[in-house]
Amino acid sequence: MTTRWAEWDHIVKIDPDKTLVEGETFEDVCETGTDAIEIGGTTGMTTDKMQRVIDACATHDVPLYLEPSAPEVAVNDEALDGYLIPTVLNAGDPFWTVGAHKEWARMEDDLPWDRITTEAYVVMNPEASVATYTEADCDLSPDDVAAYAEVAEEMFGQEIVYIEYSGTLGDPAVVEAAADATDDAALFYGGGVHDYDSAHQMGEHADVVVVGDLVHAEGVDAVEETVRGAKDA
Ligand code: 1GP
Repeated sequence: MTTRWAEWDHIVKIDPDKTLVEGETFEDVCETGTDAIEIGGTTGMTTDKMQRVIDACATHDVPLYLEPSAPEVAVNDEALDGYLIPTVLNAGDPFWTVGAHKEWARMEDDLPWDRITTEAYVVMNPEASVATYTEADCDLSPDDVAAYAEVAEEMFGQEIVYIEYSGTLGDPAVVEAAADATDDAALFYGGGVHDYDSAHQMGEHADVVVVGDLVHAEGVDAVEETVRGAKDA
């Protein structure tokens, strides 16, 4: 089993439904110094859009992971290093905790289990579309989040715990609580990271800082700053 994320500090998450900044290429994104590219988004996903990003990144020397939001868009491609599959622990609708996963297993006869890892998500920004979709209960204290993180690691054997504030910079106390509650699991943080300082702040607690919207909104120079921030933390 691959556990390359144990050595990562930074991920760029590319939303196949969004464009890059004018004049920038996927090669530029792959050369920001990030440790991995994760391809996935919440809305407007299609296999064609996924495939286009896979093809554009595949020739560059950076690990490439697909994070499908639904089984229908889980493209099967040898260029991928693997699949990171969200399971949302605080979803109101169990479809997002285990239901979509069951559907995937039902639809596919031969899933590549050695290339599949789940990410135990705790969704924290009630304004984010992922919170709406999953009907997440975001009204959680640092203690609640720490307990979710502990349960994820100790009871469900999760290798990755993902504190998700998509669209807004989160509460460092929440990330710190999750970090204190986990030993071996890699703690991912994503949401609103936009410069050196925000990446550094979250990277002090999280093992891996995930940067999403910034690559589409500001571009690779801004992403490079966050790589430095996460790596210096
Ligand atoms: C989204 O956690 C990632 O799944 C990153 O969030 O788009 O706010 O950077 P942002």
